[in-house]
Amino acid sequence: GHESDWRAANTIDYQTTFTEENGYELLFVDADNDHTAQMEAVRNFIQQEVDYIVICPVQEAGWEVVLEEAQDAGIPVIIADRTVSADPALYTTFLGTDTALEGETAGLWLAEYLDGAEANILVIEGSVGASAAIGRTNGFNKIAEQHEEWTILDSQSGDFTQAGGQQVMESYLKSYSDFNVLVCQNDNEAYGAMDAMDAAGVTYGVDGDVIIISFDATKEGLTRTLDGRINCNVECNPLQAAGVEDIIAKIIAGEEIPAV
Ligand code: GYE
Repeated sequence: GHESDWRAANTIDYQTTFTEENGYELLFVDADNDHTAQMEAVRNFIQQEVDYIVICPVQEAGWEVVLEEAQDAGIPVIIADRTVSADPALYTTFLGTDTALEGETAGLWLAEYLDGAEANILVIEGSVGASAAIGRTNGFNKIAEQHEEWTILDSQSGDFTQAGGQQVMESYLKSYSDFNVLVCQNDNEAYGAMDAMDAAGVTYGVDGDVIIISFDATKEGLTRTLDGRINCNVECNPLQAAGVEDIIAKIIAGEEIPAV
């Protein structure tokens, strides 16, 4: 996809790792956040009899049939970045982000920062059905449940995009005036939400009224964190292609590969 700066960095990482000079031919499809288009792309790869398929799944669910097709064709599938809910026996391995842990990390940071103070929380989630959104939501909620003084007022998807973050925030600003925490499940959503708050005259960051938590800590996100506009940014590293390359080398060497 191309929904976020994180994704752009992730894509460039694949394109600069799996180069001809390094001995690869990379076929790359941008599924544009579309689960059906992504499955179609995988089927095309199977038809082309590629040697390996790497999927960064838009959605967590619905992968069983196409993974079976790849398996029947004898093509190893590496699930990268986001998880799938399918039986791990249907693919070679998963390599990527522990987003539930990231959500928990955000929650634990907030607990420490607030130190018992009340929190009225708005959440802008990532794409519906994406493991990165599900994990961050579950992880954060796990900590929120331990805090009676926290209320999650609303939780809606901004699709991991800046435009989505802005749109959800604009609608939140019409409905809520008493929130003091905003959780954005990636940096781009946070930028959009900040634009919406700027336009509405709502202040945020270390000197403002609203505590902002974001995820990714891309260069721009980290810059905004260091200058105090974002209070907490949970790192998620997009540089995963070397890990995928390592798995492929192990497959070639006939080594045992753990499922996760
Ligand atoms: O946080 C977000 C992206 O799957 C971990 O997807 C990834 C997430 C990342 O669009 O910015």
